Amino acid sequence: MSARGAAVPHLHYFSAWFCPFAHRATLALEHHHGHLTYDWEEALGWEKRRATDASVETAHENWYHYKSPTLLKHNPLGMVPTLVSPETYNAKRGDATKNVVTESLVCVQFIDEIVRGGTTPIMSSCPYERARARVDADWVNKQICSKYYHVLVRQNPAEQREAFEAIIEGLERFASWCDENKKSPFYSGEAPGLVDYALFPWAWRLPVFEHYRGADYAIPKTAALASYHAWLDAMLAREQVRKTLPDWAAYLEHIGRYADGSARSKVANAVRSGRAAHEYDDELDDTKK
Ligand SMILES: N[C@@H](CCC(=O)N[C@@H](CS)C(=O)NCC(=O)O)C(=O)O
Repeated sequence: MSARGAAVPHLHYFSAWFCPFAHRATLALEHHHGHLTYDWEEALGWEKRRATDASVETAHENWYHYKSPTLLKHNPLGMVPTLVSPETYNAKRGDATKNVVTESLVCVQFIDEIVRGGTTPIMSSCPYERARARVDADWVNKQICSKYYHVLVRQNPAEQREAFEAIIEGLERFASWCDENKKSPFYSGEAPGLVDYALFPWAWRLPVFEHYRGADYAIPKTAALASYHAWLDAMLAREQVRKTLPDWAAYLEHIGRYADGSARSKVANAVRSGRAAHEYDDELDDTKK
């Protein structure tokens, strides 16, 4: 209940503790902590299955996603994050896919829209700034987040290096945006917004490169990245952000399935077949078979 006694919005949240896309939605939910409530349902896991293709040789069988049947009922594509209205989630009959929100960047904006004041909004009140943030969040997603999977899933060292260098260039561009903001270390305004939350789950995960690809894959402390490192420190200084972080050792183990090419997910399948992570195809890259 809010200060005035009116019920705050409630959501059913299908998530996965390891998923950086879902992490974006969690950051938005925690940004508005106290002004909405949610039930987290862990909806993806990993199970070993006999290989259905011979394109990648690994020491063990390949890993496939186990998906909760309730997630599939509400989102037949079986992706997290998925947000469901309480009415739809609790209904005994009717259309289970009605009032269901998918796609991480859409989820962040949706969460911001349903909160009725009380905290700093994630999206600016200026339509021009909102438009710019959407374009820049999409750019971050394609030029930085997607390349993360190339460094891990592609097994050719030259391709890994090329993707890593593209990430560094992307981070430098992001740093220059933060430089332009005189109010805080964040992308815009005084608090994190869409672009910060688009990038943060991957920014926090980038040190896995050093573990799986070596010391040459550390994010350098160059002058061009000074504002990026200051941004990351400022994000991590926020309790609302820190409480969303997965256990590092467990995450390292999880992402090892990408680093040795044995993970089978839509994103991993797209990257193995030479496409970008954001170019995954819901049919072609599905792992049901
Ligand atoms: N474009 C989606 C991507 C989400 C995504 O790839 N989530 C992964 C988990 S990290 C998933 O649900 N995978 C299920 C699958 O690959 O079948 C978004 O931004 O929300």
